Amino acid sequence: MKAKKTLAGLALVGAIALTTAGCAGGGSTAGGGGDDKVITVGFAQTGSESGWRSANTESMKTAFSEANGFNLIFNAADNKPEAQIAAVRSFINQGVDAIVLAPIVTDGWDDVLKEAKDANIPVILEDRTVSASEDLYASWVGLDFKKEGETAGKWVAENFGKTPTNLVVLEGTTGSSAATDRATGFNDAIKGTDITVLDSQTGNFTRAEGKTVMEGFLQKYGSQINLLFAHNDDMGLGALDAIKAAGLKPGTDIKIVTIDAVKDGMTALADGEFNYIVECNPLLGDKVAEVVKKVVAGESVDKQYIVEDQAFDQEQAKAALPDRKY
Ligand code: GZL
Repeated sequence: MKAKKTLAGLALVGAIALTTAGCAGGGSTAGGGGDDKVITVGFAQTGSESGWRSANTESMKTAFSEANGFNLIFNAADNKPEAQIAAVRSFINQGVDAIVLAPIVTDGWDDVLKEAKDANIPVILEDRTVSASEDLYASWVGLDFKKEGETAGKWVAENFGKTPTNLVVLEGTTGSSAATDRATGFNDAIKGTDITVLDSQTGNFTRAEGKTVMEGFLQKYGSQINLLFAHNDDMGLGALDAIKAAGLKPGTDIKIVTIDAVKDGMTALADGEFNYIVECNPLLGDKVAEVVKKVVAGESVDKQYIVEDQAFDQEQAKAALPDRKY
């Protein structure tokens, strides 16, 4: 934990190397200076809204273990942006060596990230990103959400774009970079096709809200709906219940395309209830821990690390399921 740091960070083009003189005396034995010191990390997680989030949290807790040289202080903000900002502020007040943040939403981070910078505490983003200036965080370990949306949209355009097709969309959390960028990529990919978007609403990445919103779509549009694009598996899984309750066959009467590729989603795909899934890899812990160690040790890191994704149809899901890690 920090008692006091004596050197400001030095910003280098394309990367940030925080040069530290280690921690001034006082405080606990923990500190971010040398290799043998325990690194105290405050991790501000979004919450536990989906199967993806559970896998991501497990990956992070495994990577930031005591055996790996960390003292992890974990906070899950129940998908409430104001609670997550308060958690980051609390980490600053505790004088942690580094903060890892999985930001629920993109905006509203400038002030608290400035406070972290003024306290010489590096912030590393994981998963989603923020609109705040890049000099307010050391690095982002994430995914290419726009490409995920584009991959889903291309599959839809290729398979359904040449005949009149009515689509409904279950959007992720409003204002999150995952939802915003997936929508952008998907919409770009279906431009110029014969696909009509009947409706698009947020289900907040959760099964429960995905089911509720899909029930509303079915009441309003009924069998006009040919296709569902859900920004994550969990909302698609919630929609399955609504579709079956309406007497329709998911994967046949209503085709379903989702993003994540968690085990329950891949099982629905292999069983023919989903039609296509674009993966979004939640296993970011090892990379984030590697970046945190470098930043705390004053080594240069890249501004961003993007983890590659793949995509699956029903046959590919059957083949991949036995080996899936999450
Ligand atoms: C994507 C992540 C999203 C997942 C959802 O990286 O932020 O949040 O797609 C999760 O399942 O809730």
